[in-house]
Amino acid sequence: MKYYSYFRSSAAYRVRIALNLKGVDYEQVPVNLAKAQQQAQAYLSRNPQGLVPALELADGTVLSQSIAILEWLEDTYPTPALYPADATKRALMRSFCLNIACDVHPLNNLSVLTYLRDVLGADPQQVAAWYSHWVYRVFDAAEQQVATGTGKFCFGEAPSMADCLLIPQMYNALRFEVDVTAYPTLSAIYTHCTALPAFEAADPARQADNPDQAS
Ligand SMILES: N[C@@H](CCC(=O)N[C@@H](CS)C(=O)NCC(=O)O)C(=O)O
Repeated sequence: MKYYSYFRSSAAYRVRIALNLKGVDYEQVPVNLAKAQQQAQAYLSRNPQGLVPALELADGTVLSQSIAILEWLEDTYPTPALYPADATKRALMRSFCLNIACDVHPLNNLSVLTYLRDVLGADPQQVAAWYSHWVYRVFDAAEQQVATGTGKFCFGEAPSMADCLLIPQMYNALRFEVDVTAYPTLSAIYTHCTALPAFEAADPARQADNPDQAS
């Protein structure tokens, strides 16, 4: 399988974590967003939406949208399970995942920040205020959703899809210098998970297409 990814894309980071947790073999193909390679015909012919990530299966089928890819991985490689078997627990976990995937990520995406700055004329402080506003709104709820847990993983005693979603979102928040001190449980989960091998190997800093990795 070929995995089209960009080291800094948090949607791509989610799927890298799940691929690693499930021990799936894949070839990572970099799509450099800084050079607009997602808009090149070679990529658009695979994913007409022009977004990363995308997963090209052995038969040539290309899957896009990180949540759809994560669900395909769960269906195709059920062990270790990243969704709870119990329907109610699964719905609670999906709610957490969608909180991040639908209610903060699209609002703070690079294309949105660029539009704010370049088209609407927002200054850096305004862009930072926009960014943290949406993080706070979602993290306020997310912190409560995991507050009764152990502080190791979002739900239960093992990594789940929720951790695949949270870790990249927290990585982004820290990169944009959002103050996350109001979120002790989310922060503890971040610290715990990022020290685990599957998460470490998925870290943007460790990706071959990260310019800091270039020899
Ligand atoms: N909902 C999509 C979001 C994908 C997405 O927004 N990817 C960003 C990087 S995190 C991207 O490719 N941006 C390039 C662009 O906007 O041109 C998913 O979950 O896969």
